[in-house]
Amino acid sequence: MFVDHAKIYVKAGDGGDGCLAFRREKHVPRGGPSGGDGGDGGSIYFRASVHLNTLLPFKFQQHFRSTRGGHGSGNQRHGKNGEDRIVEVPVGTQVYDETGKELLFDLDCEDQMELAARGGHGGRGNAVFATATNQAPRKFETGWPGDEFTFQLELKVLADVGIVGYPNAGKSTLISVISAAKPKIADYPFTTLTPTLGVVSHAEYRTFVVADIPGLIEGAHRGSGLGAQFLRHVERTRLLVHLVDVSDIGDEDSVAALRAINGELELYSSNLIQKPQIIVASKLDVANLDKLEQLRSYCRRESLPFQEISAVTGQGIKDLKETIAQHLEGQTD
Ligand SMILES: Nc1nc2c(ncn2[C@@H]2O[C@H](COP(=O)(O)OP(=O)(O)OP(=O)(O)O)[C@@H](O)[C@H]2O)c(=O)[nH]1
Ligand SMILES: [Mg+2]
Repeated sequence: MFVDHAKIYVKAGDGGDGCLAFRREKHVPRGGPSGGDGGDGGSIYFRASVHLNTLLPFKFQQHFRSTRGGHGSGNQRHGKNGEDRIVEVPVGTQVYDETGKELLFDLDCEDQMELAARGGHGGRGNAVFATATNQAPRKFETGWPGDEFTFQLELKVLADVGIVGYPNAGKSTLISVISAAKPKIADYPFTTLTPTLGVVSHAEYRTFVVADIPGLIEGAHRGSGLGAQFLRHVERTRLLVHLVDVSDIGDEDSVAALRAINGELELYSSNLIQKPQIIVASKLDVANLDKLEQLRSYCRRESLPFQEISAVTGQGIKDLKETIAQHLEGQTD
């Protein structure tokens, strides 16, 4: 599980001022008070949306304001109300106060709305203050300020897809080319020490979340290498992308490499090995053709979904993204 954080500031619209005015009509001496009320400021709401799955958009926008109410005017004209504003957050977002200590809302249902900041009431114009004894009141109100808050948002993100494979298989390179994530990449094993999350967009409004985890080796379930401690991050994914390095520097036997990692997954949890997997031959640009063919024919025999990519040249990347998206959509629809 990854936790995404964001801090935002919201300022609801102030109410418009009430108006001080008197009727001025020809031949009507001493016209009565006619100042209208100010409009209410727009409020700001949170709404839970299933179309978002991270708090990433709040890295680019942290300030949200709604419009203020218009001022009242003569002839008892009411000021225009400000417009409400809706801030969309992913379903599962928790909203805390500024200190991050007090939980204010738990937006866990689709389309759930919560009032984040109330717009200020409009002030009353002098027309409403006329009484039997005071027919020409000069009293009016200014608008009330709209609420203003800083919130901390927190979202526990579940990755949709987990990338698994040996150290150096190219997992971080893959996530770096399909998402905006910038994990460390290097030609030695165990470059990745903590999981990285990337959001992949594959159609105009569709995204999925991919987790890159440290490489696995035989005995990982017993703690060898970095161990299997990071596998819990992919335990709740819906799909695994299993990378096998088919270059000369990759494992001698690509099928044995695939099976060794699957053996570790199985020893870690039977749930993990039952997840759908796409087997991906990685580093196609420098592939050892024997290793590639070995893996390809094994997957064909076993009826395993198989793809070939080079994260360096980009070959096969678009297809892989599409296959992943189809898998995920096929599961949910
Ligand atoms: N030629 C070629 N090299 C690649 C490709 N993908 C990754 N590499 C190289 O392989 C090395 C390892 O890549 P990483 O993405 O760090 O591998 P990793 O699986 O994340 O490794 P760990 O984090 O150590 O488990 C780096 O030197 C990359 O530049 C590829 O498609 N073609
Ligand atoms: Mg890595």
